[in-house]
Amino acid sequence: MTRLEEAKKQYAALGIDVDAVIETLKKQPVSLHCWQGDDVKGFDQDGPLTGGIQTTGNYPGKARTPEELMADMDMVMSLCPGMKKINVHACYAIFEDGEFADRDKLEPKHFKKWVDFAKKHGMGLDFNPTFFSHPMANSGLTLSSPDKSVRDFWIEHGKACVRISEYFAKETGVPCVMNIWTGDGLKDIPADRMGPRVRYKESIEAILSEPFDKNLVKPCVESKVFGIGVESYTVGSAEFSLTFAATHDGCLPLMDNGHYHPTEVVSDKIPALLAFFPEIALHITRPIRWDSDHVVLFDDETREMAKEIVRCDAFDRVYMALDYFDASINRIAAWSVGLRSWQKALLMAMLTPNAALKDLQDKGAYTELMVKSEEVKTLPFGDIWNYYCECCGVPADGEWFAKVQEYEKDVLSKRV
Ligand code: RNT
Ligand code: ZN
Repeated sequence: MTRLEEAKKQYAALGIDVDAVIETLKKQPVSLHCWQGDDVKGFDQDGPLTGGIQTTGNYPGKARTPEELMADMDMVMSLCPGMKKINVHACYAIFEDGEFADRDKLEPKHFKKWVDFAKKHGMGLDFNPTFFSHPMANSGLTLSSPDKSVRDFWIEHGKACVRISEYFAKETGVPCVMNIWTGDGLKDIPADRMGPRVRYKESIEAILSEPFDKNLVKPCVESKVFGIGVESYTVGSAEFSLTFAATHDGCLPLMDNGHYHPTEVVSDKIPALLAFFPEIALHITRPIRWDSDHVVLFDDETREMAKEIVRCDAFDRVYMALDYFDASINRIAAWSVGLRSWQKALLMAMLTPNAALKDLQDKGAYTELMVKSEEVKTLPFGDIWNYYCECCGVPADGEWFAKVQEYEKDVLSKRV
């Protein structure tokens, strides 16, 4: 018997059909964030990254043009199993022939090349208005600004993004998740916490007053605890965003697991929200002490989040997207380690006898539950992971990194 056959037999003994699991997992889209490839720079401006987020490191070879960014994403997708979507930020508009449109004037045509790219891969696109890295965001407040002209500019941007999201969905035939995140907040103790929140609420409502088909566009609001330079107060806090989504039909809550206090875990919040919301969205990242956006690894909390999605039988209710940016290492490897880790976490969750474990919990058989849960950890998962990669036509562990090194030598190192 080969190792694979032996592994399949061990899972079958637990009532798990490995091939059926792989067939299901292959079809679940995971959104790959375009912004890992160029340190969240985009193509529509030349200033610094603002909004309270930060990339650190200066590893050579970052993508400088849409062509380079798409070539890098092609490379990543060829190295990672599973169905992909691409997550595009508005600052990644592609202007042709010297044309330029400011954020409030963006049109679907400025994203046609992304649609072509998605169609080439038979995949969907997600979208994000970019409320940062722009002169109109320099005060640190955008949709919640006390200055009406600033708010209006960003509301127009948001509405333009709703139209672009619908265009994406219509062109690709896949619903587009449109995530609203701003870094709006204050560095020091506020004199008014409610004013900005009321303005923020009204501005998001104004954006969502743009007509759109709720089956095609899935608007989300992403909460946050604090950002760099805005440590004292975040307008779009957890309570604000969750309540906004709960009270606005068609609006989803988006949880980024870097956006909570260090002892809070998003894995526990997933089933809590699924008890109320028909659909939710996730940004999957790895926070170290703060929202540091390190590369996602196959670690305990990543696995726990994947387990919740699988155990709640919620693949059709949870939109999964990666969100991190490490500029200190090879960016193709950063993207690939993160996507492969999330795929590993999902696969392992599906290779767990969840129904039997739930049953033990319900029976109060906690000793046996502990014993069985521990034993799952040492099942021959690696053999099935490599088989999954093979089924998807991508390299196994131990094989893919050599391709990244080759690409670095042939392509990335020439970008000087
Ligand atoms: C920032 C948020 C947000 C961004 C992207 C680039 O803290 O996580 O989702 O990372 O929009
Ligand atoms: Zn995020």
